[in-house]
Amino acid sequence: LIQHAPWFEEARFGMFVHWGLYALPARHEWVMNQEETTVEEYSKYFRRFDPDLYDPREWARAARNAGMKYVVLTTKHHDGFCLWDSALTDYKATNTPAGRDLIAPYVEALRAEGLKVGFYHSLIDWHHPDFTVDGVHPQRNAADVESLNAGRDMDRYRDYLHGQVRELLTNYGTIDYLFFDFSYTGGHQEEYWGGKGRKDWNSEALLAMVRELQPAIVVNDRLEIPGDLVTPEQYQPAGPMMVDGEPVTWEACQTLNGSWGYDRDNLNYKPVDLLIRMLVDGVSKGGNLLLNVGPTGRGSLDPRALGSLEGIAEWMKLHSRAIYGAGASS
Ligand code: FUL
Repeated sequence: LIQHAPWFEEARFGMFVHWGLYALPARHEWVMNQEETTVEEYSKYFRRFDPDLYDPREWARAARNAGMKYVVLTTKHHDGFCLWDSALTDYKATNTPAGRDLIAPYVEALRAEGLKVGFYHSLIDWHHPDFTVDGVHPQRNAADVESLNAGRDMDRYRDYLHGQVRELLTNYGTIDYLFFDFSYTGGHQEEYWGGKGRKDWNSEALLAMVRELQPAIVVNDRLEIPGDLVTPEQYQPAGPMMVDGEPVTWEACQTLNGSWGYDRDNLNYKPVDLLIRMLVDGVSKGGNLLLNVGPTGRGSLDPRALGSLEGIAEWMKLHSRAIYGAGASS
C-alpha cells in the first residue's frame, strides 16, 4: 500500500475524464497534432467552447454508481487549453463562452459524492509560445520550423508549468491524486520529442513542490522519476507489476473505444462484459483500473459512455455489498 494514501489501492476503480477543446471537433484528443493545426486555426474551438450541459455532479454520480472511488480530470491536455482560471495564461475556460472556472465545480461535485479528487496535467504544451516545436508538435512539418523556434525558451515554459501546478494544488483544497502526462517513448526520445524529458520539467523540483503543497497526494510515474504508482496505458499487464524485482502499485488506464477525448464517430466500444473482465483481471493482479470517458463539447456524457457506466453499475449492484448492500456507506 502507498503508506501516505492507503485509500488508493483500496479504491481499485476510478474514472478518467478527458475533456477540453478537442471535444468540439470530436475526433480524438490529439486532433491538433494529427491534423497539424496551427494555434490560430485551433482557436475556433476556443471561441466556441460553450458547455451548457456541464454538470459535474452528473459525472460524479455516474462514477459512484459504477463503483468508482475517484475521478481524474484533464486540467490541461497537450493542446494547452486550461479548464481553470489560471492567472498565468489567457488560454483558459474563463475567456471562452463558458466564462468561468470549470475546475472548482468539478472538485466540489466529487467531494459532495464522496469521491477522491484527481487531476491530470500535461507536461507537453502545443499552445505555449516557449514550448519548442519538436517531432510531435503540430507544427513539426512547417517550412519555417527554425524561425518558429527562434526565441522559444523552455526555461520560461518550465516556470509556467511549475506555476500552474502550484495554482492547481493551492486553490482547490485537498487534491488526492495527480497524473502527470508525458508519453515517454524510451529509445525514440531524441528524434521524437527533441530530447525532451525530466530536465525540461525539472522533475525533481516539480515533485518536491507537489509533495510540499499536498503531502498526502498520490502521484504517477510519468515525470521519469519514481512516483507512487506505475501507469500501464491501454494494456492489462500479465501479472502483478514489478520494478527491480519488487511488487509495485499500479493502475491501468483504459479507454471505452480507443480514444481518450470525445470521438463521436468511433463506434469501437468495448462491451460492458469486457470492461468488467478488465476490472476483475486488474484487481486479481493487485492493480487499479482507471476507465476513461470523453464528455462532449457541451459537457455531457455521451449516451454510449453513460450506457457503459450503467452496465457496470448493474454488475456492481449484484456483486458489491460495500457499495449497494444494506447499510452501504453513502
Ligand atoms: C497519453 C496521452 O498522449 C493521451 O492523449 C492520453 O492522455 C493518455 C492517458 O496519455 O500519453
